[in-house]
Amino acid sequence: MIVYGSEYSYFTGKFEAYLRYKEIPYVRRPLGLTLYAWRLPRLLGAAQLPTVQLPDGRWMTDTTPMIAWLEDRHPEPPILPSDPLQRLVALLIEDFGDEWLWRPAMHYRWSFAEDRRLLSGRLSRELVRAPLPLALRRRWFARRQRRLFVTGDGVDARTRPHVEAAYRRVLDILDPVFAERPFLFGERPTIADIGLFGPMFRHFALDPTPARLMRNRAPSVFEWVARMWNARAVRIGGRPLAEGVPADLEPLLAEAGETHLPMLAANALAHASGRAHHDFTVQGVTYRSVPTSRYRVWALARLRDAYLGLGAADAAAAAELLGRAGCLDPLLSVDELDSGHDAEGSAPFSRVSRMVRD
Ligand SMILES: N[C@@H](CCC(=O)N[C@@H](CS)C(=O)NCC(=O)O)C(=O)O
Repeated sequence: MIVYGSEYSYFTGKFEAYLRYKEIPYVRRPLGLTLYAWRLPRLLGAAQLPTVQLPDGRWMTDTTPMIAWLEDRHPEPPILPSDPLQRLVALLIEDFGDEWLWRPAMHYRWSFAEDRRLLSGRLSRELVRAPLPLALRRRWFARRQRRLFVTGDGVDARTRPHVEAAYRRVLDILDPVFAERPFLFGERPTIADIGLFGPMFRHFALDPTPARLMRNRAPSVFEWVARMWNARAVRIGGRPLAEGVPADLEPLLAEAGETHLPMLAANALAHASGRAHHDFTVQGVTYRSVPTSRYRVWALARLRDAYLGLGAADAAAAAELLGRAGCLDPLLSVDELDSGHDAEGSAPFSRVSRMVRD
């Protein structure tokens, strides 16, 4: 398969971690201007990184359903825990990595001069291959990213301390976990590790400012990033997972219950009432006028369905754990979760639902 993406992209990194773990052969190519602005919008309605072309010519996108689709074809060893409660928590952590840590990752890359300079150069050299001076391309790229993903996503002088504290808190929660064991649930990676890897690898571990924080504050997380990149199922896929949900993951669930899930719930309410932008308040901080996302409604529905699909005994245990962590209310608070994304149920071959457009 050809993975059109970027060497510096969040979701390309997440997807590559999975392919490398399973040793599924692929080549990565830059998703350049022609694909971005011309071919993919015609094929899939919009473009995002990564977008994959399979050997049979089909195109697919969105890492979460792509990994689920590949997992059906490469089931051994499974990346999803067989214990239903662990599986639900792992999917929740995957989505926390996908959707909640996105904002701090973009903020650190595009709000700090050193990071912005480095990454606008790298990304415009890789992706914006136009016959224009590099200085012009990088200025255009940096401005676009800041406008769409920082100032346009509710990050301002008022919310900035909270965005940065969110990253530090996750480092502080994860550092003792990875000092204790190699992966979140035990001796081998699960979808939870793959999901957290998106922000942690290509952004937090490699962009200068958050990487410095990670090295100094959470060296065990830094070590896990390298371990995850080097993990191969043939070597470690048979190793055991912990029993149940380890107690040291509960603070991460509590963080998701205070931030990620209320954000998804506010987004779902805004979507149901047809608002293109909305405000949401988490941990006492209000983010204003963030774009409403169909994809995030779909993501919340998927988590809720995973919870509602549990058998009686697992459902009781999940209600207890998620209730204690403050996740249950925001998970169930919105009745109307008709996202319109992937209406035919054909993901990862469905059309793209982008949160923002140029
Ligand atoms: N839900 C998608 C998200 C993909 C995504 O948002 N990728 C980012 C780059 S890492 C992107 O394409 N952003 C749009 C842009 O920069 O124009 C997934 O799981 O792959």
